[in-house]
Amino acid sequence: MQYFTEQAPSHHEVLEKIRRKYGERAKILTHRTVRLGGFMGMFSKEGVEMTGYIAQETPSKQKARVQEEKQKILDSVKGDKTLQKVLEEVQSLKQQFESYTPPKVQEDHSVFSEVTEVLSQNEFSFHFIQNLLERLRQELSYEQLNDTEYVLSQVLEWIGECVPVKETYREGKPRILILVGPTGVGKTTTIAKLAAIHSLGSKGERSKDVRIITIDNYRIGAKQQIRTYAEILQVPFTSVESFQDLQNQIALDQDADLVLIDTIGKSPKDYMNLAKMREILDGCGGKAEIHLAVSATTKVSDLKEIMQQFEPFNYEAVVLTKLDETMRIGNLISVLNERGKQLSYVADGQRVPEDIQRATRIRMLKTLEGFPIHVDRLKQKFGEVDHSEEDGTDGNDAVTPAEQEQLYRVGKEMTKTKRGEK
Ligand SMILES: Nc1nc2c(ncn2[C@@H]2O[C@H](COP(=O)(O)OP(=O)(O)O)[C@@H](O)[C@H]2O)c(=O)[nH]1
Ligand SMILES: [Mg+2]
Repeated sequence: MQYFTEQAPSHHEVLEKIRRKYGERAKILTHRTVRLGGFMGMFSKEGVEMTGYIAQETPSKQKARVQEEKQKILDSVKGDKTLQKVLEEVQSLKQQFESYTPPKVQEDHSVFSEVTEVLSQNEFSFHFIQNLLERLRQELSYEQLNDTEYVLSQVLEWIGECVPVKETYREGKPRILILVGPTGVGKTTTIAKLAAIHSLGSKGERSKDVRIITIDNYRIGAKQQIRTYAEILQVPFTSVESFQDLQNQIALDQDADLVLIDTIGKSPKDYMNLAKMREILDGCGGKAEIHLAVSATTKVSDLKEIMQQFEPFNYEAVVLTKLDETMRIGNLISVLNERGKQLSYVADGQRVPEDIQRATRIRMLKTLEGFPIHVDRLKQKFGEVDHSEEDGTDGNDAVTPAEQEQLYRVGKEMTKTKRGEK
């Protein structure tokens, strides 16, 4: 309990002082007459001293006081529209909270956070993760949810269903494949790999009559790289600079099986040059397949921008390069899925021609982390062959060790040149 002692010249003044300092709860215990002020016992005046204590509030009084304060605040709020609105919102939140019923037991299952974590690690988009979780809720029983391994392999299959893979290609001869895309993603290397695989006729396929054309509308020395590859592979090579050139060349290549067209792009922001390149490419007529090459290491925001900027080319498929340089491809799958673009080829290394395969769902799923991968089950589910167990030259002795050595050397030279250009 708190006690006090107060003095003042008169009885009335001490009481006033106590009330002012301690409020209505101050209780007086004693009062006496005292001498106030003065100097060494002289000139002092008569006064009054009171002692007392501060009484504690009873709970009911305390409540009444709080109520009173609250009312005061409410009264002051009434005139204020903004505060009134805030108050209404708080009221409605309170009501919502009170009427909230806990979710069904299934939605509380700990496996949902485990799945979310694995998907987030692989950098799937928020939207993509939500769709998969919703599917888990809808399609799996409580007992099935208890088996984490089963849940993860199920989720993996559903991701596989979302990987858009190009399965059908146009018929007709020659097949014309144009590769567009930003600088440095690996277009030239990919063209060289495709030229090698098809001209050498690996995997039991007959060797094809392949031609390489490069669109060199920027007149930078880069065409030397593809020329060197073409020479080693003994594939006819031409460089064209205009719509007319290309149209003439395509007419000359009518008897080929496959015409591969490499393009030299500056940055994707270089609109003028992209527009010019599009004009030249029209020289192929409507028969060409246009594929956009993107690197698996591209940031998602950049990937969306690149896909958007190359949209005028009306590309029908995406070639994914540098898959060997990243393990986190969730976002890439999310973006391809959202945009409805199909994957045609996957490149996963610098070696020409080994490091390229037809895109498969299995190849993409095998890159994900944290999932149990049962290749046989996936093969059965998607009816696919796992090309990643093989490589471009599998069982192929058309490439002599000397040629192989030369191909590697060109690749290495290209890497050095690119580094030098930066
Ligand atoms: N790690 C890796 N490097 C690649 C791949 N494809 C190409 N490269 C390298 O990327 C660099 C640029 O390749 P290039 O074909 O010249 O790109 P372009 O500018 O698009 O024609 C070279 O050093 C290539 O060796 C790939 O799949 N994986
Ligand atoms: Mg190039």
